Amino acid sequence: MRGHRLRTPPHRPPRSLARLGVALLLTVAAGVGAGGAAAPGTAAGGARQAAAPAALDSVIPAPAAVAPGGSPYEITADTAIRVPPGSSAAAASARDAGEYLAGVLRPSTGFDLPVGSESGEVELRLSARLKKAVGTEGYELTSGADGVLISAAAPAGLFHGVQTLRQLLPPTVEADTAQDGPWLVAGGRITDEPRFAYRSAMLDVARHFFTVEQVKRYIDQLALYKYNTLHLHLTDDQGWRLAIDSWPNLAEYGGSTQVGGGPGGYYTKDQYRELVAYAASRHMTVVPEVDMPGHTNSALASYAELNCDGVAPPLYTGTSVGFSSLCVPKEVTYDFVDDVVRELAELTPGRYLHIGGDEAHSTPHDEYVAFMERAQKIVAKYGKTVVGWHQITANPAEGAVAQYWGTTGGEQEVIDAAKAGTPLVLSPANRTYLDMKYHAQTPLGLSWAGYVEVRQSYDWDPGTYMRGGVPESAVLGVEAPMWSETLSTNDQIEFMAFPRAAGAAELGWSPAAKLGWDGYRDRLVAQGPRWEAMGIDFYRSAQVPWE
Ligand code: IFG
Repeated sequence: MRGHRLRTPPHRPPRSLARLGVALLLTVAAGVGAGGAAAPGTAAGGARQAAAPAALDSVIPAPAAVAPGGSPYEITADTAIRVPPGSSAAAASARDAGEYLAGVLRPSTGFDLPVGSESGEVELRLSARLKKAVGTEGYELTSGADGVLISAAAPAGLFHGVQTLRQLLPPTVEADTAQDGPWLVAGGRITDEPRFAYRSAMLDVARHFFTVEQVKRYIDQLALYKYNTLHLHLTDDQGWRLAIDSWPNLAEYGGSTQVGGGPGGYYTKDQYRELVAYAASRHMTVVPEVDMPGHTNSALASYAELNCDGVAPPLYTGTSVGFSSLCVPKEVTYDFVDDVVRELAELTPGRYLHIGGDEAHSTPHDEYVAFMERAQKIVAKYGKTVVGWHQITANPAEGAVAQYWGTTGGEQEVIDAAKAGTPLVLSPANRTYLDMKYHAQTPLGLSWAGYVEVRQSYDWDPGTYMRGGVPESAVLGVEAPMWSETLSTNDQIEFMAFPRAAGAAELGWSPAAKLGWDGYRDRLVAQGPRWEAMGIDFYRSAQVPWE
């Protein structure tokens, strides 16, 4: 966690004056209309009305347990943030979480909010006793007239508690300019922990390349919803996005274009390390994916010897799939896989390394099985656990994780593997694929898995989704993939990701008993002004009664 940037306000596109004008009008209208009397600081002036603080159970993901009660706490100019003392890595990471919180609050409140270990009304406290109660990602938040205490067994839990605190404050807390208060946190106690361990969002940086800054912006947005995993789809037919020293042409040539023929790009190892570190500073682990044996045109174009016929195909800038395959019979293929996996493993502090395995339509099935067996052994050799798209269940290695991307939950091979011990990450395409159009008129995205409106994306339960008697214990978690055939800017990512990424986060975090469309839809309403304050251009679904 050390050395990561203080939370910089999410990069916001310059607000058009028109939008700013509308925002001001709405503020004044809301100010005057809200409770009859004028809200503080509005044009109509009037006494300082303490707006009612957000209810403790208005948060997304829904917390596991909420006990409202007592007086709210008001963050004021006199408030300080207290963090643990000590030189341990955990204490340092906890202090980073305190600085992160200050980074969110200072611009919008205009308060100094000093961070220190001597005293403070808003306290982040490490407490080993909580490990039994809420694990290492959970936390306890208590709020009352004298302050707010976030306790957790580990820094990740404190960081998740900070995300909850953010959402308990008015949406304007997300602004990067000073806003009117009051900054009230409802009184009571939240005891919270995640249902699933693997709560992931994927970004496809291969079809269209996204810079380090663009990925950081998405990481910051995902952090608000307690995601703990970022799956980067680094390679595909259209581009190879990570420098591999032993095969330099992969990035230099294979990364030189993208869908539509643009300049593409790639991460140097240092840039990739920067992304991994930034994700870690938001308590997200990067799971890198090198897709194989299909989706490999960028590698085949870069090295003729990787092709069975010894001829390198041209770079590809279209959006077809299934036409490419590594040459399974050639030994050089396994030198390639070994070199790539070794260099990637060295860059991967996390446990998992994703080797794809999807849509190998140009690889004979027996060769696919043989290839994936050898590739999985190579990943294990470098100390990593395999993740693969669910086609890997044809022959999953011991401990390999299968990522389900079907649409029915009924594929027998997957069901059998899950019941035989292969953990599943669920990303059903007609629920979690964030590149699916919301409806026929959605200008971006694809529709091969159908149209996925906000309710369609939210209204399922990962614990009971798979058929054939697959138990909840076989489900490692949930992932929301963002494929980028049609997307190349943060604005486009945000339009497709929000609101649906918030729902996927809830399905990964909240207890089954807390799920339900009606309650979720009402909680979603309050996210709208928050996303506006964050400069997120979200989809205003007609299914949600936005303010
Ligand atoms: N399927 C392909 C992706 C991407 C996607 C777009 C998987 C596992 C369709 N494979 O999803 O490469 O093209 O929605």
